[in-house]
Amino acid sequence: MSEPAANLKINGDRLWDSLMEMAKIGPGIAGGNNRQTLTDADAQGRSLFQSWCDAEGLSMGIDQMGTMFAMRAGTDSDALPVYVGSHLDTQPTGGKYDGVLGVLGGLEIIRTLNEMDIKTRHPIVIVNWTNEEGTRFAPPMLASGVFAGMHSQDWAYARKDAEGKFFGDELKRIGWCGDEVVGSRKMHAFFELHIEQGPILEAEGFDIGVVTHGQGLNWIQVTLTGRESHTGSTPMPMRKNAGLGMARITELVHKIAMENQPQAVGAIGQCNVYPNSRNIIPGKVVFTIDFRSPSFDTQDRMEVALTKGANEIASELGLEIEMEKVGHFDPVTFNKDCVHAIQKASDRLGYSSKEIISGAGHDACWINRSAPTAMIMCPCVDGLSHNEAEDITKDWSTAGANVLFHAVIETAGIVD
Ligand code: HGY
Ligand code: MN
Ligand code: MN
Repeated sequence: MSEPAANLKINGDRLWDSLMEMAKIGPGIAGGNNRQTLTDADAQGRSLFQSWCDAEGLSMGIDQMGTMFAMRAGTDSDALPVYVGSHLDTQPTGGKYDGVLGVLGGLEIIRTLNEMDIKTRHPIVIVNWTNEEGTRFAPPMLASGVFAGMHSQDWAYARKDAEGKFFGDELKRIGWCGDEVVGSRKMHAFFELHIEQGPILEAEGFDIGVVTHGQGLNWIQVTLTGRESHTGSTPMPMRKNAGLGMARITELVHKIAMENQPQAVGAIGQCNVYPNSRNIIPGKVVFTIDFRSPSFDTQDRMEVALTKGANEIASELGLEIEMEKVGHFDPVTFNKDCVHAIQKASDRLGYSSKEIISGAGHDACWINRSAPTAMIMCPCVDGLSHNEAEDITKDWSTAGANVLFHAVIETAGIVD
């Protein structure tokens, strides 16, 4: 299969302009985005993406989880498509590039192919996966998880947000529930471009991250139940303080992660205290622990230590404890041929690159179970992400999209 010429490049300015255009939808309060899944802002972002796909003559398919598939035909209609994409939904205080770079990077590939009238043997499909972030509706990568057969669609539809709204109802409400059966599509390969969301590439001066593996994740939701009582008149020995239990388990989570360095991270990002009154001892707290590691053994070891330690804390403080796993995926090893295509593309284009393990989870982590998959990363400023100050440079986005371009069209086969 002929290799793309090194001077074959995408239009970095056009990609940047589209990133800035999409960033206007669901603006945050500090320069980033709040375009959470299945909100009206998400619907607006989808419509803008749809209009751009229409302008390129792509045929759009939408499945029953709302995932969008925009296809550019290949010369061989029997050849399985090469898929490329990520997600347009954001965190509540998210950045402009997390996920969006991967979807619009895919669009830029199509715009460049159309502009240059280059044909590929395999069709190329851009994907916008629904609910990658998993903030409003846990777990993360929900639609790609259903696509890969990890969750049932009914289970996904029954996920509830903090206001008690159901995923399925919200998907129908915004009008983006398609009729395609989820997972019915077969892929020749899947490539995802994403910002690193960590400090390594920028700190070490690399343009490109060639992602060989992804960390595994465990989200454990803990409910501690004590007894609401007066913060002033209740003697200390009589208290059943659920808030104190959460504080000690927070410390335990950090201790377990530090005891498993360098292959572990752990934190609590979401917590709700009830009744959350200044002068009532918390009778109940609900919080989610996020443990991650590239090693199966470390993941298991951390979970065992957490279960033991959390139960000891609850017993000592006279609290009831419930622990429920609300998110999980195993550590991932990406497809060697796809990783090699990315490495070759980066070398051909003259970029500096480093093999890297993804710290964050991505739709590619699930799709890797059903099709040859790999990821490309670009640096981000100070490694910051899941923060409205998330930032990248135009050069980084252009380099990442160029590598994506070469990996995708070499895999799809350029037709001379
Ligand atoms: O949580 C994650 O790793 C992803 O950003 N949703
Ligand atoms: Mn992401
Ligand atoms: Mn994210």
